[in-house]
Amino acid sequence: KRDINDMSIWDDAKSMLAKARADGVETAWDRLDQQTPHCRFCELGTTCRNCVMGPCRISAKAEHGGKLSRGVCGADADVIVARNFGRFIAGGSAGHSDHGRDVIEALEAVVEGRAPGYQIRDEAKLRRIAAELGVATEGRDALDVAADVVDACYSDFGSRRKAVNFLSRVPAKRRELWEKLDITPRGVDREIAEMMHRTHMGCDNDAPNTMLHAARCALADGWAGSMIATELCDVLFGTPKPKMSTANLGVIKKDTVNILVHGHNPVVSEMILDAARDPEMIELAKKNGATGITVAGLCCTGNELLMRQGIPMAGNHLMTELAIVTGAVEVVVVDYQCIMPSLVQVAGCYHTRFIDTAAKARFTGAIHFNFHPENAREEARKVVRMAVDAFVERDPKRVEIPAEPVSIMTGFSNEAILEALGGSLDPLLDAVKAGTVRGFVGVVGCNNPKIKHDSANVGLMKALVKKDIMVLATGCVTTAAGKAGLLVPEGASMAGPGLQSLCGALGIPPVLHLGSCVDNARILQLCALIANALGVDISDLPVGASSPEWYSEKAAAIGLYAVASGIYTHLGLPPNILGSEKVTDIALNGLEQIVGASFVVNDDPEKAADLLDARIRQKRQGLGLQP
Ligand code: SF4
Ligand code: WCC
Ligand code: FE2
Repeated sequence: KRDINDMSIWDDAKSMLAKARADGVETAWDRLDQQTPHCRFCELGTTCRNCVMGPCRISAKAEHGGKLSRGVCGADADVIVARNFGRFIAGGSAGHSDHGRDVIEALEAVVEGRAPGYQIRDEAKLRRIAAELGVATEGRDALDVAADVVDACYSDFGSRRKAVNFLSRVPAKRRELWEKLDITPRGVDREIAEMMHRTHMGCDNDAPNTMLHAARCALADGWAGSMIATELCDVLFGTPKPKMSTANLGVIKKDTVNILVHGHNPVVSEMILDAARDPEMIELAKKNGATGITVAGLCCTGNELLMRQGIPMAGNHLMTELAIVTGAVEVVVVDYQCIMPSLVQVAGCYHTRFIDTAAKARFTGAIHFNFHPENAREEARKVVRMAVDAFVERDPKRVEIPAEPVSIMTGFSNEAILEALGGSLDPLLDAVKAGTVRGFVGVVGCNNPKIKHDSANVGLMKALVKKDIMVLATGCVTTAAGKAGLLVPEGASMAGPGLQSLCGALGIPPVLHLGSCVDNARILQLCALIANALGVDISDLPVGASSPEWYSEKAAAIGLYAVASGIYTHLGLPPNILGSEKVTDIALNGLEQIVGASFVVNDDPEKAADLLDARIRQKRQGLGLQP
């Protein structure tokens, strides 16, 4: 068995990995060992299962007699790798965007008066978005405005538009470039469906052409699907404002009923939180011997509740199994995405109820509640009730809570950032021009058991802030930043002198939490705002992106929309494309010529920080600034 010290950098994780072994619980690391070595063809991206003349695999290597250079249909490695990558991106874009669609449906249900638990909590933002979408607001009732906003957002999913609505936010130079390349995102579902079509046998058999459509598909995610999810959730649940909270497994309390929300869409978790705050439920919890009810987050729905409601964060992706191993979790309630099906088995080792809520994400062995906007409030009460009832079954002898929670600061929506700056970007732009802050890097994404848990996430963030590069964090990186002490103003002591002074002046941490994975749309928008303020393209800015420990299709889609938007993007490990030199070269070099940014892959966080730093230097010089 692996040495636990090599599996995670965190004490809370290591304690629970030891307990998991003692309790006979299998984890992702155990299964990774069983799966290693992985299929080499699949790793290189050179397997194709797109038709039943195959499956085919490509290898021109001597060990296969140099004979496997084409599939039955004649597709070579370049075509197969590009097709696989295209479908990978389509999967990720579909995830974020279908989440966005569910949020539109929730707002529509509010408009139609059939969503009793929901309301428009940020009417000012609704009106701002409406104005951007060309919806009339003057003298109109909020619900009328919302009805038209719902229509405009739905239209971004179809085939009737030449460009998605929020293209209006993109700097003019970038829009022209996309137009020239014919990769302007038209409709979310259209780009995804077209990717499926192109990758059917006998269609798009030119790797660079397939890669371009992958970029278009990802752009539809970033500038429509994800952006709609973010913006409409702010309308429904409030635009995040800076606030304090806590993180790590210590947020799970020995003496309270503990409910973990996991997944992505706050349309479910917000209702759970509401029900858990109901005095009647808290009374019931007390009757059962608890002191109250704790709702804590995992993965992105945790980020959503953290940003808006300040609820604590129990852990990121690789902590999801380990959180249950504390033995102190009554209920894990999930919606969709990034939820390991193994959680059903882990929960089964304890008194934990595993509850799924989405018709499109059922887990064999789970307790199912069919949430929709009409019944969410009632169903959430049942879920909380179930947690309260389960508390009496908790076995105190099997409970171990391995840490004291650490403080974190959250809530940095673009609106909040602007407000902190006194209403204008100018102070920030001045700081960049003066070199106090040399640039920005969005560090985002997941955990992957192939990499020591959070070592690269934390290593990269620490190295960047030391170079006076401010970090914008989203997704599972957030919890890593929090546990490392980078999400509090005091964390500025880890930063270089410039960033330290700016953080001190504004009372902010060196790493700002901007939200969940769909909230990477906030980072896109911020880049666009800065580029527009300077009258340049996004690719001219001293910015970068990184996903040091990514694992998911969604993370790849985020990476690709960042690159296609002009943002140089580091990945800690490569996608399964290395079986095609052509595709690999496009990703690492060719895209730079085409869209003004490319990917870079490096598994050493210090070296990655140097690469991002070099990029920022180059872009600062391009703007006539001191490097
Ligand atoms: Fe093989 Fe071509 Fe069919 Fe793919 S599409 S499985 S390469 S025959
Ligand atoms: Ni977003 Fe990555 Fe977490 Fe899932 S929740 S694991 S895509 S960062
Ligand atoms: Fe395989």
